[in-house]
Amino acid sequence: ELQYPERLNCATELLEQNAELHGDKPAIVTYQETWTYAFLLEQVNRIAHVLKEEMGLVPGNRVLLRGANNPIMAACTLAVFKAGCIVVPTMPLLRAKELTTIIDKAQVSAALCSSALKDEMQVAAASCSVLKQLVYFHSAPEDTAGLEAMMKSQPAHFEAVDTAAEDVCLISFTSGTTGIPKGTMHFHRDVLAICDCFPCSVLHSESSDIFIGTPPLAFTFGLGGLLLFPLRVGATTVLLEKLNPESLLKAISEFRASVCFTAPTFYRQMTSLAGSFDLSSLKKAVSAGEVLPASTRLAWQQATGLIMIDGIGATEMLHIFISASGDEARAGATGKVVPGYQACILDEQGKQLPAGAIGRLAVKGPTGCRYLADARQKNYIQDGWNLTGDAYEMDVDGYFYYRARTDDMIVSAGYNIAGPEVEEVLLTHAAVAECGVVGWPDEERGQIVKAFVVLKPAVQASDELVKELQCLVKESIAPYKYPRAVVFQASLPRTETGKLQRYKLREPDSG
Ligand code: 3SK
Repeated sequence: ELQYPERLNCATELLEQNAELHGDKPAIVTYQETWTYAFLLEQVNRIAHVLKEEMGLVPGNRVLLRGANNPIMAACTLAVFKAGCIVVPTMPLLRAKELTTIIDKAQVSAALCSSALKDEMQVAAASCSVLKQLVYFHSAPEDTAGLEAMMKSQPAHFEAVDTAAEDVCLISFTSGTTGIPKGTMHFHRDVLAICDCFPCSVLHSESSDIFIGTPPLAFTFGLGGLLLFPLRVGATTVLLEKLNPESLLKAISEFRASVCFTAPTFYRQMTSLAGSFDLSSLKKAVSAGEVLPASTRLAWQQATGLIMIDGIGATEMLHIFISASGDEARAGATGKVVPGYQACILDEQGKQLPAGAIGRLAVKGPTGCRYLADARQKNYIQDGWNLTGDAYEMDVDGYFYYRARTDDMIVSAGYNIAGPEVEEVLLTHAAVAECGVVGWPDEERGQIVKAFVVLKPAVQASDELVKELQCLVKESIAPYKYPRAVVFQASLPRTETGKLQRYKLREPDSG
């Protein structure tokens, strides 16, 4: 079991020793800048002083952060921790209306925001009386009220606020697949616990690693994978903005990255381009945030020779709790429970099910769900287990196999059909780029299986193609699972973190 002292500030743990032992080592790199550990610590300290002295914040104040993945965003995150305040990260693409909901719900009193995202921030700030302080970074050099200008006059040393290990340091919002945001609260010790579980026992990260990837620091998948995990082992992280599959491959090759964090859709798109890049530095490819189709895992392995590290995490749990790497990985399985956590399969009554039965995934460990003032807390935690909302099956060896979101099960004429299983088959068709499968109301069968399909460029939709896709499903899995309705669309609704929003596909006017 992980043991931490009662008083603990996670920023101190992640920074001070690294700066002392190897201050000259690059902590964060971009195409334009290299921040060594010593420089990072200094910037964090200056920002912490700005928070305290210039903005008048006190421990426990909530600070909204808003910006792309870059060194100053990373430093702001660590500075808020160090000043004993609470980070409230927000996705860069959020609109004023969504920001307003978060500011009001989390009682945010200050914000550090990129000047590139000023417009929506200003609109939100104007309608939120709780938000008293708004400071921009990356603003014009002559802006004396900008964060960088304020930092200049602050000392390079800051004594971290003496926080308790169980003080909240992060409120991360999740809209999940339902659309109504929930704030998940995490402690200083949770930040260290996620670094001491998955990265130690599955990823085996080392100080020589160079991390890279796409998830925003505002998403706990990115915060862990691209900032906390590298710092915990004194490694280097590459923080880049506006990546696409091709530019990520190029960056892996140019920065000689060894660990990549991204979502299955990205890996899928990278496979066909991988041959044109030198990926010899890459040792570990972590996939999470969405179900990893077997075809994507295979295509990636064929293209790169690397066995993907699949994982499931949740914003409520902070990071990944089921995963497997190398020889431990099994086709079709997400993996085994990450050491430090426990997992099992429960039935509707909360009784543990034996191996081979499909039921609700339940997990407990050093991190867990603490919603901020939300009645949905009682649905997520039952008898001490966190219920993630995923339907899984566990085999006799303790491997967990994803079956569906519990609300993604389609019941058609008495048959239980997992939408993702049908999606997996459709994705094997050469014409299909993306797809989402949901249950659609039907008088005769209760529900029918309906597929929303995005075709690859230059492929034409046609009735023949619909028949081909239906036949493919009938030939590949139980015939009753075939999509009785197939709709072609230009794109699918996804959250900013890439999760397919099946609930939007279920809306009557979706197609
Ligand atoms: O969605 C996931 O699987 C995930 C993974 C890691 C951290 C956070 C999340 C939500």
